[in-house]
Amino acid sequence: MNSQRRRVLAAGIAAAGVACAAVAFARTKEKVIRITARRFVFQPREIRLKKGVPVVLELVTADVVMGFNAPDFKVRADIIPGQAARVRMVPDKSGTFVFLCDVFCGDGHEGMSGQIHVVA
Ligand SMILES: [Cu+2]
Repeated sequence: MNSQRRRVLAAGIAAAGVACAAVAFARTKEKVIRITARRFVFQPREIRLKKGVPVVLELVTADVVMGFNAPDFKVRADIIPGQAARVRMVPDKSGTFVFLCDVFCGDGHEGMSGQIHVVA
């Protein structure tokens, strides 16, 4: 391998390294909020977000299959025991919005909800 080719190869490897670091940074930059569902509450019950700032919701269940639904932001996921469901959302409006469980999980399911407070 001649020295010029070696230099090009080294530059390529360096560039790939920078790209990987940028991706890792972009991933870790987004705040992850873990929400645990259990019959018949979400914990935390209230989350605070900033308008326009992406966030990842990590949803887990402590007992049965649940659903997470934030209709104002068109965000929903099934929450399966033993798995973490991840949904990304970017709140596009400020105010107080409801999220709820949309998978019947027993007597008490109807009252299973929480609030998302989005500030500008
Ligand atoms: Cu439910």
